Amino acid sequence: MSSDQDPNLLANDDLNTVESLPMGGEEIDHAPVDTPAGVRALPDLALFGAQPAFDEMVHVGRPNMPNKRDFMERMDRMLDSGRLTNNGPMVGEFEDRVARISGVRDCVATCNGTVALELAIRALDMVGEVIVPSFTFVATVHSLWRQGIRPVFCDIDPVSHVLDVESVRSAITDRTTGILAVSLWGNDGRMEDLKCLADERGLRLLVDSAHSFGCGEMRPVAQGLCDAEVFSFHATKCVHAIEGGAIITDDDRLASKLRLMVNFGFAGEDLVQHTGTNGKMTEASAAMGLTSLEAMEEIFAHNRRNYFAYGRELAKIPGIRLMHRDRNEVQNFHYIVTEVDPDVVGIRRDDIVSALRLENIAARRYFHPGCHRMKPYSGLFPRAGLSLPNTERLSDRIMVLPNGLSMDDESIRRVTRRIAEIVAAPAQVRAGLERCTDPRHVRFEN
Ligand code: T4K
Repeated sequence: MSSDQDPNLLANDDLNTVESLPMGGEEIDHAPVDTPAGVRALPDLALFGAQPAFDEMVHVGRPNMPNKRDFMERMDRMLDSGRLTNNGPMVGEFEDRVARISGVRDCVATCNGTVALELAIRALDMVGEVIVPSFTFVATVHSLWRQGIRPVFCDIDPVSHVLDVESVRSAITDRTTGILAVSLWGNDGRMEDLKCLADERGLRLLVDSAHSFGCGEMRPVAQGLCDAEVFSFHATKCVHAIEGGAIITDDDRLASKLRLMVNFGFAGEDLVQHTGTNGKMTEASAAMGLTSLEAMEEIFAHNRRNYFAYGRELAKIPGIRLMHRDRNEVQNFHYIVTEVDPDVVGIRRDDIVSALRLENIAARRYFHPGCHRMKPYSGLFPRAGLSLPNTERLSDRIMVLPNGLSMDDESIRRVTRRIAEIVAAPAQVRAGLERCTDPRHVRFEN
């Protein structure tokens, strides 16, 4: 069945033709490995005693290290100036650059993405019920619940993995005050339709763009398609500030309010105007953020090359599909998102992830099992899953692979070769995992 017929299969067919330079790697034979005597040989995997693919664990979120000299120069300047935090000059410079890159007027930097979400939700006066995908990092949903707002989980589109507009439409009640969309993996989806729906029903529209810094020609805020967006600059993100976040908006009044709220609500010495918090970014984080921004183009280009390298190798493995990216797409290519079809590969995603861990490859089950199946939401909304078929299906199938500056063609070949070994001998791998006593073996319990 082609990806045209089944939207649940992610189309990567064109990766065979796009930039399809031969990699010089060996072809993978998917037939079970038989010795001349007819005795099946064990796959070449650490599970069966082979040398692990890597000496040290490779990660999805290994931080992209900045130019050390430039970072240290900034740290020197910070120490010499005596200004460590509270809206210092480097934070101001960081905000200006993020706003310019995103094509918007205002950016308010924060200590992390989660606090940025909490601030934006409060500043937009969201209360009661807010519509949100379950298929996201749990911080998205916590940021509502921690403020006494009921998250109403909606399903996602099976191809882009972002909110399904029809699912949102059917979930709106007279208690709904907003939509918290998530630009997952840098995908914005049908933002125009979501914006129309929000306007029609008088709802606020906030986008959790934690994954999406640098994605798209213009961010949704710049296109007038939402009230605000939130970025994460956590160490595991492609551009990072060790810990950091930001809210971008073209609404000057909202930006002014956020500027007060990020600093306890102070409008002047001893004058408080809003319920605020301490959400400020430090100068040390901004020093890292600025240095990381200077490497942004190099990081994106590297990730892009890696994405196509993964595409060429994964195209040889039936049943493992790489999320499609158009070659002209403006993307940070940070997350290498694959979908495992257990009916084709004969083994569950979780077993593949377990076997890879023994190879020192930390593939991730992002975002398993979906927030609606996590505490406290699973107890509060036990029937939520009934309306989330795509979420539940994808959360059992998605496997995210390591990327970033620490990965290259050769390491990608090592990762994909081990995946190919696993799916070439599913029964042996399953049996091997059952018997495995290696202390590094991860048995997933959910
Ligand atoms: N909304 C969405 C959609 C998000 O994805 C996130 C965060 C947020 C909101 C909230 O933004 P922040 O408040 O975090 O700014 C990681 C990150 O902690 C989190 O920022 C990110 N999303 C999420 C997708 O991934 P974990 O728990 O999966 O990461 P962790 O600690 O296992 O790190 C991954 C691996 O990277 C580690 O096992 C080892 C390696 N690593 C990590 C760090 C931090 C290093 O080698 N060095 C390091 O310093 O959550």
